[in-house]
Amino acid sequence: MQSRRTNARAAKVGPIRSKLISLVIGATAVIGGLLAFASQAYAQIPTGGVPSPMFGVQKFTQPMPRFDLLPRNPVATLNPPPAEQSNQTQQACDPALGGGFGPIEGRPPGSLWAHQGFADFPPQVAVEISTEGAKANTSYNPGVPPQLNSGIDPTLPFPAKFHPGLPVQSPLKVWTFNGTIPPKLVIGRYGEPILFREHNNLPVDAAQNGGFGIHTISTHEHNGHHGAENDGFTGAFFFPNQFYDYHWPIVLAGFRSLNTGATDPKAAAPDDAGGTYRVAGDWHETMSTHWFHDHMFSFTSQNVYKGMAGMFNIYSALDRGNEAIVDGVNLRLPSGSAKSWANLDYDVNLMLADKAWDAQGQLWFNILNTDGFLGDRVTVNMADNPYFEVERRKYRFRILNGAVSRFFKIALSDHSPMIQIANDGNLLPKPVTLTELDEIGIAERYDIVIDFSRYQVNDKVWMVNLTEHLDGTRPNRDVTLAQALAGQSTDPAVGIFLEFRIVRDPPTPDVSQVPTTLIPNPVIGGVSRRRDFKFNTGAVATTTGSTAGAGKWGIDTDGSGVTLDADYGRISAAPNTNARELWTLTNKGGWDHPVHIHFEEGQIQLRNGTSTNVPAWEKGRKDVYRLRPAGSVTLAIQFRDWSGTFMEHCHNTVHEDNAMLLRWDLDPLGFSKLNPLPTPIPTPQGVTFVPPDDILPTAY
Ligand SMILES: [Cu+2]
Repeated sequence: MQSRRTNARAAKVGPIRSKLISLVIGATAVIGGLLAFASQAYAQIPTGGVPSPMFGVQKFTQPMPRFDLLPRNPVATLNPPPAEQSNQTQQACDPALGGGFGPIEGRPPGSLWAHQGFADFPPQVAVEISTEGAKANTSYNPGVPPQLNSGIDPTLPFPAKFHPGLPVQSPLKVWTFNGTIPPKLVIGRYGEPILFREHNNLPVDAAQNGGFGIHTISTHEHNGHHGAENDGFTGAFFFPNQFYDYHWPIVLAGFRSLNTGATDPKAAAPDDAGGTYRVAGDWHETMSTHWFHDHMFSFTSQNVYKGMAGMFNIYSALDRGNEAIVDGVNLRLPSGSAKSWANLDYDVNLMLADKAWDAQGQLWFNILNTDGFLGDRVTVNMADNPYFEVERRKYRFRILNGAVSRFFKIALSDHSPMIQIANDGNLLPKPVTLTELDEIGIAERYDIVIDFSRYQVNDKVWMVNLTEHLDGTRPNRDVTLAQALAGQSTDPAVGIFLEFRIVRDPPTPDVSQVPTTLIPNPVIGGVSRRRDFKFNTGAVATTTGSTAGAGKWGIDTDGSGVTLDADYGRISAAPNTNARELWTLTNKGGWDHPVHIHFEEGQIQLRNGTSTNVPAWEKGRKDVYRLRPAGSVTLAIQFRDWSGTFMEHCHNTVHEDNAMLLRWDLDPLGFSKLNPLPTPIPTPQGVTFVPPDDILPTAY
């Protein structure tokens, strides 16, 4: 209980950065003592707290809701209309935000943060959302009829609860896209640019945060291939009563140099009538399963934990979401066939996240812990330990680890096989059949196919988590399936967490396939340069100011010998446009770090120094790289098509927020070490720019 009081006290501090949180920690020996003890002896989960009260609720007593489809509106519905440059129309600022006047759009002004390629890729679909406090969902659209959504009636208001038997969440505790659950799903396809307009309708008073989270936000479309102005840069955040227009052109990487005439039938997207249309670029770069989430500097863990996470399914001629169309290109993965594309009948998004709640049943987070936060309740699509009804046929599951610090290792309770078809956003070169998936790190996505035709109607089978944590630094061990089923772990998140109920035969035969070849890797030749990034504790802050963070975690770039705290005003790397490079990410300690490199997909060449250590399911394209304790990953990556200010960071978001993050730039023509991209400094009254406060000597 001590920690909860401390949380309340910290909440009064308001918009504090992690350096201030560090000061609070220093004054709170009780918390530090508890955590130190816990990490030695047993799993204290939730981290620094007490077990979540369950109010009599049992596991597998509520249906798992499908994601909530966001409407795809005509662009003309946006008022004001979107523009290439940030809309700097002035409005009065709330006194709590300093008063005066400021721009209605929080995107940094001017040409440097204008939408790249806006004229070439004009938005064709508008997705407009409001980020706000929890409320009942009166417009839930699962995209499938109730019999494919475990019987959930979408016409009934969907309350902001983790279970019907648990309390309604306070609008200060849970902040989500549109303020509602289930989490949101965006549907998109290649060649059809989306304008994603996000309104910030969070409280103007920063102290009104329920004890954690901050009301300034920046939304990262993880791992969109588009300009940095749309990437949710951690220092391009915006304030309550502002909006931010993100332009997602949805293009194949390499479109400026490969297949520029759009003649390749595999570089294509589904039309609405069963056919396809062709697009420029390399079809080997086709992506499928993305997610989007808050990326606020020093507060990503808290804001994502509060609920700012959604998913984005991208459709293509190869992965079109229709299992019945035979055209020699369509891979016919499990999905459905009623619509030309994007059938969700048998294509199911699963967002895993561990949570905790306080004595009142309200979402609880420990802002004082800097090793990583663990909850004791596993939620799927923000529902506590639900069940999901399935037919006797193949299903695709797009599994996202949306946790703060927890890794999961998934098996089925009968140890029957699953077929992994994608890793992160990308279909693998070849499917991999496994009875236990690898540990899925935070922000990784594993797409798998499960064939339920091997079961009988009325059978049940469970998804099981085998990865045990003692604390948030790393997994402690993977238990055996038998141990997990027997409850032989001190980690309450180990064991069964999702129940599949086989309820009927499919109404029509399952014609879906899992081809032996999915998407071969694109060719990355001619590497021009190597860079080294070492992830470690004992980081130091060499800069000060509003762009600098502080914390124990940091990154040593290119053998400088100094592990640096995050500063989004520092340029740590600046590859040349069209360069191909080898990046080695090394874990200097006994922790684990799932490291995310924004914007470009990489291909793992070496794990711990050798190619034979790279497992089959990591042989595709990746955007998150689990380093494992004392481990390393060397990846090949090429930089194309768009420019601006991007990031690389640990996606254990507590590590990220405690300074394990760096900025790298991909400079547009005319920018260089002598003329680098400036750093945006957001305020409610407008964004100003300052020169980078540091440029590493090896950056350019
Ligand atoms: Cu980490």
